[in-house]
Amino acid sequence: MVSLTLVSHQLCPYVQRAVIVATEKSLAFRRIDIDLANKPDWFLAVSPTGKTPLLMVRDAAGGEHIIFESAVIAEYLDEIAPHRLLPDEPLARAHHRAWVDFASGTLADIAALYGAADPAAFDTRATALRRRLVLLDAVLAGSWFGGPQFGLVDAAFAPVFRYLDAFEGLIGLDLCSGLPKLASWRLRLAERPSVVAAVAPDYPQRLADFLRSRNGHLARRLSGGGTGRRTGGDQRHAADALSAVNRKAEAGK
Ligand SMILES: N[C@@H](CCC(=O)N[C@@H](CS)C(=O)NCC(=O)O)C(=O)O
Repeated sequence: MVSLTLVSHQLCPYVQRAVIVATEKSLAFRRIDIDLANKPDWFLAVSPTGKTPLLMVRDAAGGEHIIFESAVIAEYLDEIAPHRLLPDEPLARAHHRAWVDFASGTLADIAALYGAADPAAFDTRATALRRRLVLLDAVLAGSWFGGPQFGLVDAAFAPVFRYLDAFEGLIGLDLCSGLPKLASWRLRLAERPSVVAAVAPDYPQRLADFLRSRNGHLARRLSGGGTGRRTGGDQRHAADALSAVNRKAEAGK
C-alpha cells in the first residue's frame, strides 16, 4: 500500500490531469496547494523542475519517492490500480500517449494565446489553437477520446476546455464552432464527476482573475470590460477574430 501526496497549484491544468486520474482510479491522496510565485523551500529541495504537479510517494516499506511530469504521474497512477485508462495494445497505447502530448502542446498554445502581446499575435495564436481543435475533432472515436471508455487522453484534455469556457464566457471567442464531435465530448467531459472534482468551486472566478492579471492583449480587453462581462465591442471583436481564425484554418486544411 502506498501513500500519495500531490503537490499542486489551484489553477494548474497539469495538476488537474493527475487529480482526474487519481479520482477515476479511486486512489486516496493528499493534496497540498503551493504558491508558485513563492515556492516553498521544501518543494524546491525535492522538485527537479520546480513545477506542479509533483507526486510524493511513500512505499509500503516507508521509502519516499518523487515523481514529476503530469503525463508520467498519470501513467503511474493508472498502473497502480485496476481498470486501466491506457489501452493494452501497443499501437493503441502509442496513439493515446501521442495525444496526451498533443494536449500538452494545446495547453502551451493556450498560454501563448493569453500571453499574446497584441491583436495580431493573439489572432495568430488563436489560429494555431483552432487548428489543433480541428485535428482533434477528426480523431475522436466515440463517447470518449478512444471509444466507449474514459481514458488518459480524456483526463489530459479536460483542463483545456476549462480555458476555452473562459475565453468564450469572457470575450465570446468560440474556437470550437462547426466541430460537433468535439462539442459533445466537451459537454461530456464537463459533467464527468472526476473532472468536476478536479478544481474548487471558485475556479472560474480565479481563472478569470488570473487571465485579467496577465500582461497582454487579452488582459487589456478584459480590464477594458471592467466586470469581465462581455460588452458589445468585445462581442464584435471576438466575432471578427473568430472569422479570421476560421478563414485561416480553412485555408490551412
Ligand atoms: N510539463 C509539465 C508542465 C507543468 C507546468 O508547467 N506547471 C506549471 C504550473 S501549471 C508550473 O509549475 N510553473 C511554475 C514554473 O514553471 O516555475 C507537466 O506536464 O507536469
